[in-house]
Formats: sequence, C-alpha cells, structure tokens
Amino acid sequence: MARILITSAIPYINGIKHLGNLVGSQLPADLFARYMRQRGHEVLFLCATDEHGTPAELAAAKAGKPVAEYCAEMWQVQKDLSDGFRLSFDHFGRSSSPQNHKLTQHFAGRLAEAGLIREVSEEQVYSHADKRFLPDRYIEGTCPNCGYDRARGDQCENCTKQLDPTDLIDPRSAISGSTDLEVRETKHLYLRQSEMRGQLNDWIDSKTDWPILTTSIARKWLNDGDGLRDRGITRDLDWGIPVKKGEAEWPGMEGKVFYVWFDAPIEYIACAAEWVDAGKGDDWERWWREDKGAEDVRYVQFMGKDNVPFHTLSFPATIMGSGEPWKLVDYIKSFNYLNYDGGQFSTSQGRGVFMDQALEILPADYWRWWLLSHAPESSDSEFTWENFQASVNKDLADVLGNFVSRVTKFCRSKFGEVVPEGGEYGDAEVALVAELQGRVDAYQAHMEAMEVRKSAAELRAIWVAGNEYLQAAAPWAAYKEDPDRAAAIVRLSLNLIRLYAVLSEPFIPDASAAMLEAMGAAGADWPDTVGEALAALPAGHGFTVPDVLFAKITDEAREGWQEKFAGQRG
Ligand code: B3M
Ligand code: ZN
Repeated sequence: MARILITSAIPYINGIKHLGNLVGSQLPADLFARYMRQRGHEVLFLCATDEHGTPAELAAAKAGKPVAEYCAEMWQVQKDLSDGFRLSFDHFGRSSSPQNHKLTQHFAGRLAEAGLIREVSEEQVYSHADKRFLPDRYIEGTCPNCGYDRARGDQCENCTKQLDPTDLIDPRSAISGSTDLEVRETKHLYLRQSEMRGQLNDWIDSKTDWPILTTSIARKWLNDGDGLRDRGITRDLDWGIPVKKGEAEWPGMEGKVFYVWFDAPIEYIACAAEWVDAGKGDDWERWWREDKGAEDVRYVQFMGKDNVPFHTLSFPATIMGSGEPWKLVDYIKSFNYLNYDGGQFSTSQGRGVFMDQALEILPADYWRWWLLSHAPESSDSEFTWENFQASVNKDLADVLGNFVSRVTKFCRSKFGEVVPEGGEYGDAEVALVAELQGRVDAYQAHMEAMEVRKSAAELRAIWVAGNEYLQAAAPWAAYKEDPDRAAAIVRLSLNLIRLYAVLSEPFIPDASAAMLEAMGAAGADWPDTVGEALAALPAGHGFTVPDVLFAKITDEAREGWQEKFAGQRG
C-alpha cells in the first residue's frame, strides 16, 4: 500500500466553471483518486477555490457584495457543484483560509531570509477611468511574443508566455476598455527565481517519466531565458493575503497583498491543514513534510496546460527556495483544451456548457463518461452535441445499460430474483475470462499511468466483451432446450454486472453504486483475478432489477440543447 497525495488545480472563485475546466483538472484527478482508493492505497485528494486577485474583487463588485461575502457564497456554489459531479475530494478548501494566510506569509519570510526576494520600485499601470491600479490580467493588449491581440497582463492565452502588464503592446483596461492609463511608481517584492535556474533545470531533467506536454512547456520557459525572469509576488489590492515576513510586518509593504499566483499553490499545502482543522484527518505534515513522514508519499498534480509554468517553475521555486523539506510534486499530468462546438469554451463570453447547466439536464455520470473518454490528452478535443449523444447512447445505454437490463430481467422472468444454480461453464466462458483478464490487466496499467482515454477505451471494450458473450451464448434460446445451460450463462452474467460495477466506479460512480446495490454487493472490492470475481455471487444470492441505468438521448432533446447552448449564457 502506497500513500498518494493528489491535487487538482484550484478553480478561480469568480463564477461557475465550464466543462472544459472540469475535464482539464478536477475530473481526471477524481478518476485517479477513486481508482487508487479502490486499489487499497491511502489517498489524500485536495482541491479548493482560488479566491484572491482582481477577478474576485471585480466579480464581487458586480454582484454588489463585499468580497469576503461573495467568496463565501461562491465557495458553497462550487462545493455543491463538485459534489454534484461526485468529485471525491477529501477536502475542498479555500485559498483565503487562515491556514493559507499563515503558510503564505511563512514562505515569503523564508524566501526573504534566503535572500531570494528583492524589493523593487516599479512602474505600474493606473487607470484614470477605473480609478485604480490595473494589475496583471485586467490589462489587455497585444502579446509581444506572438502578436495575439487579446493577451492579458499576466499571461498570453495563445502562446502561454508569462507576461508583465507593462510588456503588452497597445494596453487597455479590460474593465472599461479605457486607454487612459498612466504608469505610476510603487514598490513591490520580486521572487528571484532566476537564481534557481540550475536547480529547476536539474529537477525537470530528472523527470524522465513526465508527459511530454508537461516537460515541453516547462523546458520552453526554462530555456527561453525570459521564462524564469524574477517575478513580482505582491500587488496593490485590498483583498488578498497581507504581505508579511512570517509573522512580522514588512516595512514598506503596508497595504499590499501577495499576488494570487504566489498564494494559490501554497493552498495545496494549507488545504491539508484545513482538512485536519475540519476534523477529517489528524496529521497533515505527514503528507507534506519530508522530515515528518512525507518522504514516501507520491504527489501527483492535475492541471490544464496554461497552468504548467506556474507548477513546474514558480511553485517549485517557492518550495526549493524555502530551504525546508516540503514535498515537491512527483508527477504532473497536464491537459490540452476542450473546445466547444467549433470554438472555444469561454467563461468571459459565457460560451459552452457550464457545470450547473450540465447537471440540470443530465446526471453526472453521463458527463463524466463523455468528458473522460474524450479527455484532451494528446491534443485539444472538441465537444459536439452529436458526439455526446452518440457516445452516451452507444457506450452507456446500448452496451452497458442494456447488458444489465437484459440479464437481470431475463433472470427474473425465468429463475426469479436469485442467482440461478445448475449448468456448467464451457469453452465460451473460459474464453471470456481469458479475454477479460487481459483487458483488466491493460485497464489497470492505463489507470495507473493516468492514460485517461486509453483507460476509457479499455473499459468500454470490457463492457463490449460481456455483451458479445451474452449475444453469442443466447440464454433465451438455450433455455428452451437446456435450462441448466441458460442458468450457467445467467449466473456468469450476473457476476459480470458486479465486476463491471467495480471496474467502472472511477468513471461512473452513481451507476456503479446502483449496479452493486441491485446485485446485493455493495462495498465489493477490486478483483484479484477475473476468474475469482466471476464466482463472487454464488447460486441462491438475491438481486433486484435496477431502474434504467442510462436513458438514451433523443434527437429532439439533443437539438433542443444544441439550440439552447448555441449563444451566450444568460
Ligand atoms: N485558478 C487557474 C485555473 O483555474 C488557477 C489555478 C491555480 S492552481 C494553484 O485554471
Ligand atoms: Zn502570445
């Protein structure tokens, strides 16, 4: 048994996330966490809301609420939605927590002691129209690197380059669009991450098993020369973590807060402390401090590709620079983008399907299955309603749902609601068990490697194998000549339902629970071997016929949704 720490990128507080956000971090992280728990490992799976920064302030202002109140409400909204999607976080924290204040100030203090922070008088953009400094992402302009004309002051969405607001060509306020901007002088703290280039380089070089997507982005910015430029870690905002050196005041930094990207990853650690303070665990340092038991923890992070530079360079620089034995990430699984029907999902433009809307139209499992089986791993992928309808109808309704329904109903009508006795397994069953064993082995290997699409494909193949077996064995025909033979087929098939429920749990947890309950097998463990698993429900074991597991999506419903989600969210 291993100990596995899993974090998903923490979603911004302002607004509800779309399905592209979900499949790029939280959902695959959940898949992995569920699987690892099933395999008997000790898992700590953490996520939180990312609550600081200008977007939170502006969204609160727009909602006419104090920012703390707005964040508390939106945390609850996001928490309910993550529960709705069955994201099995051990704790869903908040980057505004007292624990994160303390740790963020602690890290800043350690970095200062190590000589890794310098104070810089700098020029910052002030907007007359908006009557405020415009930090980072609230300035838009043309990217000096690639020419994209809607680059933000913190990062270009198009080429992923990290930017400073003053880098932008033709800058304008993203709040008002005003170009009446003035550059004013103000003092800020800079993290001297350039000092750590060698250390970071060696560290990335040692990660030979990381996905290409992750290391290529990390290397690009490491070798770029510019990517490791010292970065400002403070901002002139009201809302955020006050700049302090540990517990001490920081002269000259009064009224300033840490930059959201400085404190957000530290929340991964603080979240574990929140988990303990919420009474859900008793020792968080055992997960995070190598001198306190975390040396044998495997730490895996999940995120979209735009977050990779912060996790491969900035956050490790914070950890390494602290000189303390905090756990560094062992593996970063990153994702490309999911597009929506010929364009991009966009929160600012309200384009696509958002988490709340998705759950209003269909239960979580439908979305989980489609999103995970089409995860944007090797390239961007695209959501279309036709594809969604086709996958749900075929994989979930025709293959899995239909198998469960046919087997249980046939058994009930011929043998009653118990696993039938009699008959023997023959060549068809032996061949099926052999095929399934090979497929389960492959499935396990893919799940272990976080190959999400390959895992989904293998699971689908496992469902298909059962269907094909049932079709060929045809117990309904066998029953007339040889009821014992039909009983054997049905006995095996009922056991297959139980096995499918166990194997499918990480993808479709609700359907899995319904199948297990119907089979009277709640709490069933991961199989040692397929052969054994298919003997788990003995003759005489009671079961019930479950409700329809997956309803087909009609053309009419699909067309309705297509129309409803064609424009902007209202
Ligand atoms: N909130 C960006 C995002 O949601 C940011 C991630 C922080 S991870 C520490 O994509
Ligand atoms: Zn660019």
